[in-house]
Amino acid sequence: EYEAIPGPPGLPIIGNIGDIDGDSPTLSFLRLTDTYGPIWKFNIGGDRIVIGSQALMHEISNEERFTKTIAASLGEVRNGTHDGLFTAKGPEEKNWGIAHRVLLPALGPLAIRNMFDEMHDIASQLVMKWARQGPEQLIHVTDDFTRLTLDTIALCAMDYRFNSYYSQHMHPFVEAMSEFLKVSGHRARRDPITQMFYRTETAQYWENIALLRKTSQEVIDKRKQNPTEKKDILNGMLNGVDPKTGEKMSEESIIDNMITFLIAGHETTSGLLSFTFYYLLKNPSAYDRAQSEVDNVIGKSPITLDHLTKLPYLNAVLREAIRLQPTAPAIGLHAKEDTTLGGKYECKKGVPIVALLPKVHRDPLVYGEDAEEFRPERMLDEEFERRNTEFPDCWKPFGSGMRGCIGRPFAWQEALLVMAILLQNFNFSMEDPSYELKIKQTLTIKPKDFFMRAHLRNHMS
Ligand code: MNH
Repeated sequence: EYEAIPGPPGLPIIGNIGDIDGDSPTLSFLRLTDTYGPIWKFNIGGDRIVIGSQALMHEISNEERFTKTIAASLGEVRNGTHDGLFTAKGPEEKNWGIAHRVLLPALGPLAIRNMFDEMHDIASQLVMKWARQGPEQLIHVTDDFTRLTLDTIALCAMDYRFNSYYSQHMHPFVEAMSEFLKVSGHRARRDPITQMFYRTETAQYWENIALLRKTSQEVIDKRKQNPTEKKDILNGMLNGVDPKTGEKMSEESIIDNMITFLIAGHETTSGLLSFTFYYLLKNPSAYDRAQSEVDNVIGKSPITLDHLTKLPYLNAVLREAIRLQPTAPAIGLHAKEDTTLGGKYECKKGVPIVALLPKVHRDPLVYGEDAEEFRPERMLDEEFERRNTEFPDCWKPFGSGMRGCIGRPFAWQEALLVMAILLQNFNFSMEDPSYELKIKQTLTIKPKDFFMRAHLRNHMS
């Protein structure tokens, strides 16, 4: 009675390994979706279903029927962050609930406003760096935005300064984190027998995890010895009491979540800023409108929190950039019970479903003929809200429901502030105007080999 879900044929034993590029699975998924349509399946050590339309996204966003799945890379990242928010299985793990309820206010809109000065501090350092370098210096856009987002989350989350801007080599903690993430990705794609041959890598992997945990422990110890009134995320975790259980977060859970914030909180925002500048430079009229908004609303004065609430066009630009390039490009879910998908396909309990956000976000039934184009106007509040009501779950860059992104207000404030302060101070140009967007994938996606130049605007004098 069920219709068969289409998909690449594959081979016995190895299944579809040959169809998926291990280094950038998302790009392979996108190509295969072009071939097989908005729902298809493949097999690598078990069946997996891929979906890429608003209707199917809406269906699997129903939390009564579907829930987050910890598979592949996320399963490996769990080696370092255990039942921290991002890698927890769900409410059945008690620490998830405690951390979720303690951290919702600690990362909520109100708390984030208190972090404005620290965000501004790091953003100003980037302005200084680019101003000093001058327009002759090629800016490796994603590298400098990654320095910015890492330094910002570390300062706001645990009052720690990586001082990344002026060093070629990243801080040992950062080095350990990126190695840990990279190897987590590799491990996810190996079978257990093959994995046994990677002795040295495995030893290094666990050493990196140990270093991440030790550094986090030191930060906690230091704070406990020198308590402050600061309303930062660390104090939120140390002092917060879960209203439901009356419990505080355990020290282990604080460490898990501290590492989680640094992992979940930097690459995604860095990618968002990078794609935003790519699209602005490719679309001069959008660029001009964004810069005019900054000039009209903020002018030459220092940026304040209040300004950030008055930048509708910049908001729309960010929404549109992350629509086309959702920097966390895939979300993994599974059905809680055997069920049906799209009214006619069988979906077994527990089978991983990959929701492919770049496809969901370009669904022509929702976004029309120009779905592939960068057009921020469609993301201005009124149209944005009307569309989200008519087509629920058509824009889900932060996931949704109880496992949705807890760092969304943080990321948005940071991205808005940085975009505003940069447009206020510089005119940008693309190093190579014929640059065609290429994507680099790790856990997240970013533009590859994208360079620009920053020319200081002289209106400041
Ligand atoms: Mn974030 C979950 C995208 C910034 C911390 N984040 C998610 C999910 C998406 C996501 C999608 C859901 C993942 C899944 O279902 O497997 N996050 C983003 C994007 C940005 C982002 C696109 C920036 C742009 N995230 C941040 C920042 C932080 C953060 C900044 C921390 C300050 N995110 C998290 C945490 C979770 C999460 C923690 C897991 C929440 C949970 O499951 O309880």
